[in-house]
Amino acid sequence: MPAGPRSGHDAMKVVILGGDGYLGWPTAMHMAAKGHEVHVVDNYLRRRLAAETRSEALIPTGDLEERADLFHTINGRRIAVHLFDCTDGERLSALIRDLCPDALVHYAEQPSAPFSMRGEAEARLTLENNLRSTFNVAWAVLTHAPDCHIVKLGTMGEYGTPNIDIEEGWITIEHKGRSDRFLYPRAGGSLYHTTKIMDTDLLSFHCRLYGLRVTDLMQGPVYGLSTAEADLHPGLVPNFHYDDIFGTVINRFLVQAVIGMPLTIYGRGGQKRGYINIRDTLRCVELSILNPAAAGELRIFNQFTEIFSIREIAERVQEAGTRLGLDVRVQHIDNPRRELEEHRYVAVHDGLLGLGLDPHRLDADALTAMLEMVACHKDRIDVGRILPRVRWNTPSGTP
Ligand code: USQ
Repeated sequence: MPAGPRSGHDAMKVVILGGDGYLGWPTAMHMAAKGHEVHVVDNYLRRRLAAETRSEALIPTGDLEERADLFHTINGRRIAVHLFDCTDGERLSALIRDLCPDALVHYAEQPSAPFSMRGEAEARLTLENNLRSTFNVAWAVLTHAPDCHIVKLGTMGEYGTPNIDIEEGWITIEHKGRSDRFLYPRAGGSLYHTTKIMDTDLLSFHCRLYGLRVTDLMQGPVYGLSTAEADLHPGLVPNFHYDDIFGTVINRFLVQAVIGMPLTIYGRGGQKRGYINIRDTLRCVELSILNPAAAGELRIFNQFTEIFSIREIAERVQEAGTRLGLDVRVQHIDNPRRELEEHRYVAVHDGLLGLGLDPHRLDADALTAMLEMVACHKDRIDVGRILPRVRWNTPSGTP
């Protein structure tokens, strides 16, 4: 049975796993600002991995307790902080038992494709961390809060780049005169993406067998560092990465444009992906929470708003940079990844629009505003962490 749509005014209890992350912290502030009771969980894994790989964020941020205190001072709302590792099933179960939340947002994963391809230790960490945390989420909720709606961050990269249209999670296949509905075929391009496929399968199993209610958000690369709450104080900014390991392509191109480094198009640049502004990510998660999946349902939304090739993104950043008087050049460099550089990419993304998402566009104004924000932190940019340091072509991940 569906829990039924909630009005934006119904306060809910929401637990956010991975609350210190690029998306976790802004989501926590967004939901708290809307009047929901928000609890964040994190063990600072991403901060540790970023420090170990010299990939720290552009703008230093306080730890979760400092940021929650600052947010409380400015906004008046509290975000409760719980510091532990979600691969610890007992700790997670105890929290879910104590809180019995209405919704749980699961971001507690190693999110970097390049990190997962760096070598065996990094691949193992990614696999164990991501699958254990997802398994623990399923069981903590089943055992202690079976009606809780799990909103899980998946990735568009689960689908790979197939030569047919990408559906929204599910596909009906006709075979020898019969038909049935299946999860859309998946083909991860990195070990990280493969763990997300396995997550989806784990959740699908627990929905079918035990009636879990799950929304799996297949998100494309996210860009931006401005949200309604982050803009209130410099100390509330999201963790903005521009390095080759934790930085996503648009954020990287913005930094490159600001320091006069040619934009690093990997290979031919015909790689297409579905992109989304961080503000839209927050709205998508909120819309999912307000409109829960039914018991037993694995509901999948493709969470992106616009499709671009890398060449198109580079052209747009170049155009916006020129407006600001920057000399933005573009460079095609040897592709460190194994991926198609020219391919079809047609993907349905109707679900979240149907729930009321009103997308931000990646136009010259948006890019110019982001370039201006990055330029404020130009002095902190470390050029040495921008060029690719991980290669996909050998298991050791090194050139
Ligand atoms: N790329 C460049 N130049 C760069 C960096 C990247 O051409 O300097 C290209 C890559 O080769 C790739 C595309 O840009 O074709 C996207 O790369 P990315 O680093 O922005 O994103 P990716 O590694 O795929 O992963 C990111 C997030 C991940 C999320 C995924 C969504 O880190 O957590 O799941 O985007 S998706 O790409 O749709 O799988």
